[in-house]
Amino acid sequence: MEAPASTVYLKDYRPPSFLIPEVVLDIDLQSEDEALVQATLAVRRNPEGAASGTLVLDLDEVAVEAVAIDGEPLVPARWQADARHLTIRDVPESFRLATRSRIHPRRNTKLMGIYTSSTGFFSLCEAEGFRRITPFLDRPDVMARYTVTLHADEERYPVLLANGNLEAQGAEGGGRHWARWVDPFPKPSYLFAVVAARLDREQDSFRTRSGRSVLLQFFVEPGKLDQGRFALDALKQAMKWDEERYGLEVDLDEYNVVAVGDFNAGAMENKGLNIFNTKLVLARADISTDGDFNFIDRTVAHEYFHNWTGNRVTCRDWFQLALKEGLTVFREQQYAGDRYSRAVARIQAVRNLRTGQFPEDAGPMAHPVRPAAYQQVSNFYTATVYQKGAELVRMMHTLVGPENFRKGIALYFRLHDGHAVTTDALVEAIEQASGADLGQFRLWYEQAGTPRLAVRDRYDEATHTYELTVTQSCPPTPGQPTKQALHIPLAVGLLGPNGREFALRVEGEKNGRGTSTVLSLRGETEVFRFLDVPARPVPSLARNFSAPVLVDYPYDEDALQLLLGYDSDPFNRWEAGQRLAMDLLLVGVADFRAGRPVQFPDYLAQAFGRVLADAEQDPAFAAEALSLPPEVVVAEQLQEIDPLAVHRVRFAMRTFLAERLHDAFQGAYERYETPGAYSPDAVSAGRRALRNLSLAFLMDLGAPTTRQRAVRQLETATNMTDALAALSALANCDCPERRVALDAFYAKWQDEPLVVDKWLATEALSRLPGTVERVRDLTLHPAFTLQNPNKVYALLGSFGVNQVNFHAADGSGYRLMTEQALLLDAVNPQVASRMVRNFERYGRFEPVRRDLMRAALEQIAAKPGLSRETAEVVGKALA
Ligand code: 0A1
Ligand code: ZN
Repeated sequence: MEAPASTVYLKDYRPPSFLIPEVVLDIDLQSEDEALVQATLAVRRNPEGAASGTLVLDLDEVAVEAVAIDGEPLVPARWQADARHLTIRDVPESFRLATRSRIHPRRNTKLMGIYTSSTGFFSLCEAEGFRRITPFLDRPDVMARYTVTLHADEERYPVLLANGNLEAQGAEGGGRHWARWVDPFPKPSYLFAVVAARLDREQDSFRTRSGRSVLLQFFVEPGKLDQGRFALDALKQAMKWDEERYGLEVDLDEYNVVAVGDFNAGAMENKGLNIFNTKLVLARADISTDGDFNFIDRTVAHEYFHNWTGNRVTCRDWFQLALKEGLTVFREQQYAGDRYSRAVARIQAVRNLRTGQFPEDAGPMAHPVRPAAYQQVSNFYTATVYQKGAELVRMMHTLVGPENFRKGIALYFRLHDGHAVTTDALVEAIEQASGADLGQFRLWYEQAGTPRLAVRDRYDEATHTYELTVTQSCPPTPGQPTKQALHIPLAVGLLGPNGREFALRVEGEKNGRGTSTVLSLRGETEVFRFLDVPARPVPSLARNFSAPVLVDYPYDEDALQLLLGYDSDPFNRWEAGQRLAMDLLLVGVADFRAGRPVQFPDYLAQAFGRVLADAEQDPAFAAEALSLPPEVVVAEQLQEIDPLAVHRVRFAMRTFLAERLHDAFQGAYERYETPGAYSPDAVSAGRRALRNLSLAFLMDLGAPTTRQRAVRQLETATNMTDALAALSALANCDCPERRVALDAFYAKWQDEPLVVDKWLATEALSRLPGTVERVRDLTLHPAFTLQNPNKVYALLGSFGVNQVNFHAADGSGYRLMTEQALLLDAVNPQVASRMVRNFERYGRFEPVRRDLMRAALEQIAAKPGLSRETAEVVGKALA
């Protein structure tokens, strides 16, 4: 049994007592089972830390064999290693500490530290994995220059990589070789990386705007070089973008990217040696969807952007994770907006926030963007830190404007380059550069929960004055029963009766502001008065989703149709469609639960019909506008979640629209066929999205001719986007074609692990009865293993978001997840705790499911030897 988890508090932060400016590592990969790690650390007391004569290094599953100071071996009485620490007594002010230890890469199923995958040895150190390689002060405010020598069998592991530049390499006895890498940049240990593997290499170069040439190398599994090109080109795009947008140049001579099939995260920004999950780097039209191409492009950019926002300026401690992640996700979103459709990129980001972050913020794991406490930092790589963290940066961008924001970022680097800092450093730099007062804004980093804005209005015919009264509130979250008012940017416009927008003049302000303005909400209730408004307007609120809040305003259907048709802000056009559908879905759910018939009005079909009729202007936007609010987003609105009711009603709305707009969907399906060769660009992808969305609507009607269309699309598709869309449609259709299609798909792609993942996910996401049994069978399928995170995410992760079958009323879905999560917990606790999070919101469900989910959590909690990672989640859920 692991020691009971203890809580780490932000308020307890103290600078380290010692610093380690230099690390020399010698890693001898003797076999898959064992590596010998010899570390020589330059250690000195930190004048800013508490004086101490005892050095306590972190360690985890490392067997320390010997310790020496300044070349003198220490007698065992001077040092002591337990499960978590190496403690050395009576150390001098400044010394060289040498340790010799052993690690066991193949046994490392947690995939943190150095572990094995099919092609060799790989590493992941964020957040606390370096201590699984060698004893160290494994915290991000300890920054060192690293020199790393790797030794391994030459034939089996021809590629030897570490951070920085290759300094020397050579052969040694017994068919082995070595390589020495020197990283000129001081870095925290979480950015350390090594690779020793058999990999193919694609090479290119990038010329920076100051004229330096940077060597770019991508390393992928043998035979997969053709799948690496897209990501390599994306890297060059991202490098160029960061120069143009932020004036930031790549600072390295060599930038290496390695793909590995076994990886806990999506990708990792290790200095000069990014390591990527194969899923987020390998791309080819026949095996990757448009979504994959887009995600790969953004992730390559994200990891590259970290080179400045994360690596050059890093986090003081893990409470500051959003310093690097919020800013980097925001930069990634800007990049995506520039490269794809800005509106569609924003819509997708907000949909992600609503499906992933809003529920988290309303549950037992709710935490501020800068948490104040954690047990396991790995549990805090969350939608809140990443997505809401990016929204906070975006709000500052909105409040100070793009020019000032850029100046703020420049100042941030001028002040903090090479340092480990807190989220305040970023806010302060933006504040200083812009002159804005972000004092109250800082609360966003400290307060959890999704704020709600209640907006009410009044129009005075006589004076032509329009008044908006905005009241903010924020529900209690764990440890935060009451909240203070936040500084919220609320972007608004006013539409006249014919859809034309009024010029805005806000009372108390000298100048007019065009047709869109950002109101600054600071008090609990604020009144904004607009002057010279010729007629009662329809307000367009929180344009471009100017703040991560819920906006409550009593729109009627005429107002929503006006916004959907005419709002100059495309995000709010989309939002109006979502509201229109949401209001009707909520009425439908109430009717369904009361046993009344579920019906939808004509105006819904007319509104969606107009979107479809206008689709040619921007098919990608139309596809987003025609997508109904996801089931989890609807569920979030309910007092008590009944996932089956939500599913049934949403499905009824889909079939209603499919019937009423049958010919239009059919027309779209035919019109938007991919012409010619496949290209993942935004326009082509948008056309495919609309076509496949049309297919999905039509398939819900279940006509045999449509089924045949889907089968034909699956069989003749020249790209994975179209193939997978057809397969998913068939997987949700109770028809004879279904099983044939799924089996044939697996047979065709069984040797492509990333496509097998898509197949597993498609099976697990099916809404049909029998899915629980099918998923259970698939856990025993040769293609599935709990050892590989991608397989777990594909099968169990997808099943966990299946609103019908995971939440089966007989509890069978919960039982399956519980069994698998417990097995997984002994293999890979980080991934297991993510699966267990599927249960955390049990308190929001109707009584039957609530009790079943709670029982599942109790069963998991009672398991002897439960990992700290999972224990934190169940502990908080049951608290
Ligand atoms: N820092 C990486 C992703 C990452 C997340 C969690 C990890 O382990 C708990 C490791 C890496 C990124 O943001 O790209
Ligand atoms: Zn990141």
